Amino acid sequence: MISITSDFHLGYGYNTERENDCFFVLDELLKEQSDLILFAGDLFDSRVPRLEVLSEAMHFLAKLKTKESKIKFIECDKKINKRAIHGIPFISIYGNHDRRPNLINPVQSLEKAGLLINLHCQKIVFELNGEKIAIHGMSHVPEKYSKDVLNKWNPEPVPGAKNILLLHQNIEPFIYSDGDDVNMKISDLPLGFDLIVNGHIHWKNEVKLNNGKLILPGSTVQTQLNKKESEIRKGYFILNPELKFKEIKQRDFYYEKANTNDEVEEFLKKMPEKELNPIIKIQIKNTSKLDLNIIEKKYKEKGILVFKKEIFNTFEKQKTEILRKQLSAEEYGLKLLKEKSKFKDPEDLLNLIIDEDSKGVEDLLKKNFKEKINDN
Ligand SMILES: [Mn+2]
Repeated sequence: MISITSDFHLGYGYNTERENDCFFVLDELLKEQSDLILFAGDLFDSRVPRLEVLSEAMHFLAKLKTKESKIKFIECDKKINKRAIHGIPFISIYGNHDRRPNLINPVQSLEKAGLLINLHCQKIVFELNGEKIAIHGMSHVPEKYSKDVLNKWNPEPVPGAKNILLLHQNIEPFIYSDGDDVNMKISDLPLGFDLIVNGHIHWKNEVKLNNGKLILPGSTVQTQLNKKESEIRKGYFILNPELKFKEIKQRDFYYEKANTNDEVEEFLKKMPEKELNPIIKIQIKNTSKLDLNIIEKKYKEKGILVFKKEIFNTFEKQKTEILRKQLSAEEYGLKLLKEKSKFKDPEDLLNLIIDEDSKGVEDLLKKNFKEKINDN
């Protein structure tokens, strides 16, 4: 049996009431009788996860090594650490949240330790119950390159095998959030795969293709807190040999519109008591006279209250501008650095800032400052 999952976002909600939510899926997967686990990217919520989070991931992956599996390794395009195929192999690609261009990312470091195998324009072939299973994977690339990288790689299905392709991109009509960059359409997907598994999109979906199926397992923890996430339950797929979606332990998530105290109270009073506090998101109008502090205090027993005001402040305006230009936050940061700092290597500076390497930032600033003085 093969478990197919994605977007754990380990570390999401660290230091909040929800900090353990992202780990629920790990417990469930350890109880499952999987022979193989396929993972479609975004193992971590941040590219440099905290050690508290990294150690949970390592604990989970190490546990998989102690389990029984009927899977047999046949071959891989690249040299692999044999430790990674002990027990239940965990085959992954990295996602946009894990990716660190030109630097080792957390998924790659786990691969170095032999805890998983990460594919990037590569395939690995196994045998399970007398059937060949070929897993092809392309880790996340910036959306503007997605189609070119996929076409250049040109993955070819292995004859006579069950072929599964792992991706982590926007694929029209599946786009992570409105205004995101997108360069690939369903019709651009290569042919001949039994299953194409795409991570990145946080709500579960399935689409029939000509001969196979496109599946989106979705994230295993609510991170976007939009209407869609409130309507679709979290879980993962199992292939045994037919495809089934299995729900995991999760908080209930309600999304409502309300504008008066009465409306909010009416809604919250109906809320059933749950062992796990539900997430309750209430969208209110800009003009609403609701006192959010009072409501939060009065109803804090009901769940985790999140309010969304339909308001346009400077931050929202900037955000809309970024989306309109289809820049990622990083690309926008880089653009600002280029425009405002006249810095020689803004990319290096941005990477150091993202990695919270203050010594590196200091050294680079000093170096640039010196060069500027010498130029004058
Ligand atoms: Mn994700």
